[in-house]
Amino acid sequence: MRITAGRVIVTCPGRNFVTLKLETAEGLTGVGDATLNGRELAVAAYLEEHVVPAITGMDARNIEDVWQYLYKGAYWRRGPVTMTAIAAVDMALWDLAGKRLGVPTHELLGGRSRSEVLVYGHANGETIEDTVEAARRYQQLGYRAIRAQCGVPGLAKAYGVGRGDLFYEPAEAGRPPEHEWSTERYLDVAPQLFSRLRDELGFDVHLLHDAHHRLTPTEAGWLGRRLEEHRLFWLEDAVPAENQRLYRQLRSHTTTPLAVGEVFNSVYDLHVLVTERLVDYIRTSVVHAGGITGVRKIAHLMEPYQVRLGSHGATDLSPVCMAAALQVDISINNFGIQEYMRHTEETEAVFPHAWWFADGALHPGDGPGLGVDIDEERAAEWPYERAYLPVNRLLDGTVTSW
Ligand code: KDG
Ligand code: MG
Repeated sequence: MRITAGRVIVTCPGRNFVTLKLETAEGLTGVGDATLNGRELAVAAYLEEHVVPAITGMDARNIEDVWQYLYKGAYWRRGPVTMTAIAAVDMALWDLAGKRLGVPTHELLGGRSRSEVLVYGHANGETIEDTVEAARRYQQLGYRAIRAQCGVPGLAKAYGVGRGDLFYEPAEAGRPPEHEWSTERYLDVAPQLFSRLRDELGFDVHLLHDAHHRLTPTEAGWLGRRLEEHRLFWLEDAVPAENQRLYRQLRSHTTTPLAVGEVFNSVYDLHVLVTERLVDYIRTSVVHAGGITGVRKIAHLMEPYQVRLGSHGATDLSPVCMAAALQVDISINNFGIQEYMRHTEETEAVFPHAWWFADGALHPGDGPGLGVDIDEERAAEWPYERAYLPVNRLLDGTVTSW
């Protein structure tokens, strides 16, 4: 099954998505997500200029070999652009493998380890009361796990609070928008939010929270301790994790479960966190960490340490990524939870898929391969539009993590 061609399709049905479509001599096609929010064309060019010409003619059945060829063969290793490009190829090859044999990809990954994939949705609001209301709406939609974020009094914008309940995740045209941040103000409001949520919703729902890399280990330890009585499913990205050892201090101060890793792209970004068991969940996504092959390497390292996968699934990851993530989630032993932010109707129309939602869980479907495709005619109706993630500043103007 030789790879005969590879095309990169960039479309913007409300936000930008990059998709790789590989073709084989037998006339089969496989798709992979290659979207890196705010830096989309860097991956598109990496694929078109460097990857597709190198893999054309290779045997599409040798997925591990192609992965190693692109990873080791580039000489320049890791990094989000490289690993997203490798991920796109890897997803497309796993899609082709399933289609060639007429089975869903998870049957080739060891089959099902569970009957459904537990997901969490995003409840957000300007105020605590708005967020409680949004969380109730998610419960009515069937969600059993809800991430809660709310505005911070005195700050014009807060992470996680955006347009609409279901489709939030910014990327804006023009120059990067600028947000402002105050940890002191945030630390006033975050414990109050979870106290209200537990009063209103009780303990029969999982609650999650994302601090989006903004705290120091000392601040995060303080917050984690205050949240212990509210028994969160996890506190995510409490501190930036380029320096994995920061988590040692945080871990020694709180028993609130910790999650990290949506910006990681390889096993080397997390091996200290995992082998010292400094976190409970790793959030690496299929699209940014080298595809199904890359994430399985990570999940298998984590398994003996009882660290579980809590896969990133924001709306800037396309339905192709979700289809691939579900194949991993359903098959590995150490699955924790899958993030699920709903895409817009326009996006759903461009990417028809077999996966479906019911009672707070996703199901990958039984279609061959990943069970997802791109409708190229519809995609062509939505041309690329440059867009950026926000840049964040402290109240005195200092650049800080967004
Ligand atoms: O592109 C950046 C988003 O994917 C990120 O901000 C989403 O933090 C995020 C989350 O937990 O979904
Ligand atoms: Mg996050």
